[in-house]
Amino acid sequence: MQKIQNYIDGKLVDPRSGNFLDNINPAEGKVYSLIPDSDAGDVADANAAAQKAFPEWSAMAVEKRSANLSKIADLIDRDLEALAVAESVDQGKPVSLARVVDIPRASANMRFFATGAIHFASEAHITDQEAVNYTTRTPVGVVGCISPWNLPLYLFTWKIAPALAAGCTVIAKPSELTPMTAYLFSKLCIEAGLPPGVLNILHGLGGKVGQAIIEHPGITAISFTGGTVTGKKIASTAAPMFKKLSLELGGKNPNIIFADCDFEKALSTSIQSSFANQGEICLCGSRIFVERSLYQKFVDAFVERSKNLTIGDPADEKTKVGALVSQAHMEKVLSYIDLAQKEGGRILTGGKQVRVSGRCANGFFVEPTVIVGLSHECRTNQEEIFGPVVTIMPFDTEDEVLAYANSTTYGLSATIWTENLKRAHRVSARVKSGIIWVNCWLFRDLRTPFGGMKQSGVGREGGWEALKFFTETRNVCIKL
Ligand code: TXE
Repeated sequence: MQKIQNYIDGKLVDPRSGNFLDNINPAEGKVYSLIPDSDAGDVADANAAAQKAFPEWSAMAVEKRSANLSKIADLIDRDLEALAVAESVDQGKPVSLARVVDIPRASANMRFFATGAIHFASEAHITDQEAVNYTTRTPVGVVGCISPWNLPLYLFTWKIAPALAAGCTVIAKPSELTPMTAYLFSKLCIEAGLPPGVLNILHGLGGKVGQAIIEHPGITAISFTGGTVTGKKIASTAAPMFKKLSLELGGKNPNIIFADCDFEKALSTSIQSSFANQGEICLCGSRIFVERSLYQKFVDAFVERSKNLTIGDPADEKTKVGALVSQAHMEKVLSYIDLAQKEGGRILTGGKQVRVSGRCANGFFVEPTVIVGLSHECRTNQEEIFGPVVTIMPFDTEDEVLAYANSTTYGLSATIWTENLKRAHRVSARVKSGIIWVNCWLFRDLRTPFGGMKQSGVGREGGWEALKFFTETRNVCIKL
């Protein structure tokens, strides 16, 4: 059985304890590889390597740092197919999705920040002709990057690329549920000649090796993406140590559809924003609000399209909905479907685990599920489900739908469908979300600030925001 290893000081190594955990293929429901059960001892080794590498990496000419990262991007492109297959096997997502979204985006992340760092500049201010102020931004030091299981290599590189480009050295931990592509990535770093210790990748449990990364006094900044409950735990450990923190947490995003929308575009994009990646994307629009005059037409068409999505073997090119990441997560999603019915919801399609035939007979598949008849206030409409489950609700006025949209503790993203430009501006300004899409969804420009309000997170990623996060700002004032 394949054994994944940690990547410390430029080498692939077993965890100090010698202990390994099972890694499960979620489409088959069986163990297919082993991952290191790392602990604080491994964090100490990674920290020693990262501290040793920091002076040279942070002082390296930015063009040279950039070339290192671009080389890794090229190797990701070269291995696109193998990485897409590995991601699909490890996570359960359709390979056809990993091939066009996850892996191309991973190399785009590396290249974007490799070139971005070259253009990163800082400000100068002349003060009343009497003084000149100039601001410098220097890498903060050794940083910790902790990423989740829904978009494994995509979100892993979204964090480490700006950290490395800014001149930090990194200790990164992918999710224990989806370690494989980060392991393959560490091999690419070795092949690319990344200097030892610049990036260290530790595998294992969040509460053990993840927590040890957060607690380590040598690690000065933490960038985390994951659930809001875990985010709170991380903040409660890191804040009293005055570590810099970037938290990208959960969402319960509204998808607001006005009667004057382009119906076909709103419909087909809403199918994607509901069920892409089995609904396991923090940006999925899990609460759909439709203006009453369009409501029934939209519901009927949406249910029809949902029924036609092919669920099954992620390796099959025709599959649109693959397996959920784990049995525990599948059970969580099914428990919310149960709750929705107890809260008075009616299931128009889906609602059950799917038994796929053949090699995927024991996989964690759930039907795309559409629920109506719920109030915006019930738990089903307030808590993050993170699966292929959406609710649809009617509304009459803008004020009413804004009250519904803003009623949760989350504020990550929102989608608005209207052909009325004034309305688009008006509603965008009043939705309490950090990311708003009008007449589109997940249309990304990596230069834009990415992150949420309220309990969806703290800080922003993307573009200059990310490079600023991984640097410390210093202002120098010189009297003329
Ligand atoms: O993720 P966790 P879980 C949401 C989604 C999901 C819920 C819980 O609703 O059902 O979160 O998912 C590491 N110190 N999202 O529990 O725990 C962990 O090892 C340091 C939304 O599977 O948040 C993994 O690497 N690290 C989300 C990472 O945190 C710790 C994507 C994320 O795991 C740790 C995923 C600790 N104490 C789930 N505990 C999004 N925003 O996209 C865990 N980890």
